Amino acid sequence: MITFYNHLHAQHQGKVEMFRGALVPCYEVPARADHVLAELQRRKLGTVQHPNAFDDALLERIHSRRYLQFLATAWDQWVALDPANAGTDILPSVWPTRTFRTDIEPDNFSAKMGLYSFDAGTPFTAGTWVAARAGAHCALSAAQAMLAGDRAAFALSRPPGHHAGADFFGGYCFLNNAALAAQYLRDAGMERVAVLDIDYHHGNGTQACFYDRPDVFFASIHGDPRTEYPFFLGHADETGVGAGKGFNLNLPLPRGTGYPAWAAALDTALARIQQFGAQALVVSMGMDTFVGDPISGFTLHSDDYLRVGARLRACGLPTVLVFEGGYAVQEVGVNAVNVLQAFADV
Ligand code: SP5
Ligand code: ZN
Repeated sequence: MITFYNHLHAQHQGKVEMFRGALVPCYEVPARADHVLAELQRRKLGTVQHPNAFDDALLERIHSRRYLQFLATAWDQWVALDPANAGTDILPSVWPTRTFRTDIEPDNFSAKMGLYSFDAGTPFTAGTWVAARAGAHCALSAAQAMLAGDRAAFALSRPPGHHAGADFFGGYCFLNNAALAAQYLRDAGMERVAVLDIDYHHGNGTQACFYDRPDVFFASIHGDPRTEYPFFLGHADETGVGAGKGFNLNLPLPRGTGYPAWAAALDTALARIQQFGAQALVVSMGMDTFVGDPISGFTLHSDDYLRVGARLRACGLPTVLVFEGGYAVQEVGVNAVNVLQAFADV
């Protein structure tokens, strides 16, 4: 299996995130991707390439122009406020919740940060835009390789993407890599594309991108949002709207769920994807379902990921796999490559 590795990922290196009134060290660290790369190389699982170049206009297929322009200039705006800011990551602290307006972009920088985000756990750093943009190019490169005939391709990138929407960041995500890949496949002429999100956290950004569309089916297996991040989306009754009605499937599971119940949900999701008639599959491959994950609550074990890879393979679709979450840093390489190896082997 070919891997497109974001060689610029370490440019995004947040220091702290807000949690219960304190700034705590970031969970989403560069070592995560380093471990996956090292394990891929140790097992000699296909070639590893840098991403291809793409026109930035492709990002506008999913994201709004004013959001992209903000991301591209946010760091410069931050440092322009005070040169001393160069040593500090940016975190939002004020948001337009219900009854506020979001149609006017404020001039104030903190207000802009809040307009374009939904949590204070996602630091924006000097290299965030460069890293996120190259990451999007990894996902697009993987889609391109799949279109050119590869059965599967892997985008190994961070920051992750599935919490990012058309015009907001959060949950460690800035550009929605999986959504960009799915849209790229649509634009290349595939009529029905499915996105399967197996990250522990609901893929609220991806769901929002496609919620009113019948051409991209979104299925997600995740911790029940009543108790689990991102809390405000991901319930089972969210089935799509308008022309998209029936093309969104959420399978929330309680904290503590282990492999048997999780795999049953996976079978349900894959059956629906087949029923939909998907011509290609994009997997948001979060590895934070692992029992040892420090911020999540499912109990999958390393061997289970071999079974996950085999099941994904068995549905027979050309597949783009996109790395998302997974914060058990020491184990994330083995776990991710177990999925990939089983997919490649069977
Ligand atoms: C892509 C992805 O997996 N994003 C997840 C973002 C989760 N952010 C909230 C993390 C809350 C951390 N809670 C710490 C609990 C320590 N016991
Ligand atoms: Zn996650």
